[in-house]
Amino acid sequence: MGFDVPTVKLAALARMPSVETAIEMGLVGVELQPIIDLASGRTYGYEAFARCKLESLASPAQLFASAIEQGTLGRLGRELRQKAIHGMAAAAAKNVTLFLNLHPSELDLPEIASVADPIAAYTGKLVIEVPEASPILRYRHASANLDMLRRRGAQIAIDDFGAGNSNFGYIAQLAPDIVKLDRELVAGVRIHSRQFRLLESLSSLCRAQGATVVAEGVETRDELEAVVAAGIPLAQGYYLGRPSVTGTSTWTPS
Ligand code: G
Ligand code: MN
Repeated sequence: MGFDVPTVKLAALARMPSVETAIEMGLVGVELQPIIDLASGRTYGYEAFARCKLESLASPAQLFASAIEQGTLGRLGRELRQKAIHGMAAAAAKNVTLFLNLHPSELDLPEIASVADPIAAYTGKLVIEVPEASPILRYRHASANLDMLRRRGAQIAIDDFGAGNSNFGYIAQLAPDIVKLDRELVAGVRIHSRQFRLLESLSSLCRAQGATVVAEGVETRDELEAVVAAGIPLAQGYYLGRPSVTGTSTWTPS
């Protein structure tokens, strides 16, 4: 029969792209980006990014906005977690960590901490990334899901820290195992600049709070040098490896 997509479905997709239909058609998946341990050059973990092959849902922001609008956010998240775990099968066996993004609106869904969710059965090392911009972080009671995931052995990361309205209170409140410094802080940084000293201070602040730091969005050799000099142990970005189906690192330490 081959790749025989019913015309009716295609017409419906053209009008109002349904996230659920996109999932059923196999158009939703993930790409993995390596997170590098800068001291050894080894791949410490992979971050899974949502991807949709349907043009109108190609931007992850649009994909999530549509799922929220259509009431299928739980379904979308489950699909992405399943695909990420599947993509990690070989890596997890080698003790490499999976970094999973949660959308702010997903944090208080029952799916997240449900035993039926794919992550409940995941036996590899797992880091749950929570965007700094999540309003949920302001409410203690809403972190029950995160507590549950922690009890099952997952670590928590604050994602995109330093983008937009930074709130240092989150770090004390959430006690993240990992803080991911946003690309904005890294872009264009050079050793000995003011931006470098900011990176250095933020990194020691996070360390003092017991969190491991990841620099995001490293795109150049200069940025990488500054990140290393700032004492940041882990990094990711186009310079180290682009998101891809396999997540292979393209960088070798010199
Ligand atoms: O919000 P979060 O940090 O999870 O998302 C990061 C997004 O940035 C992903 O969509 C990813 O594809 C992209 N990305 C990853 N590395 C780089 C990089 O080095 N530069 C830029 N501009 N984007 C990146
Ligand atoms: Mn992330």
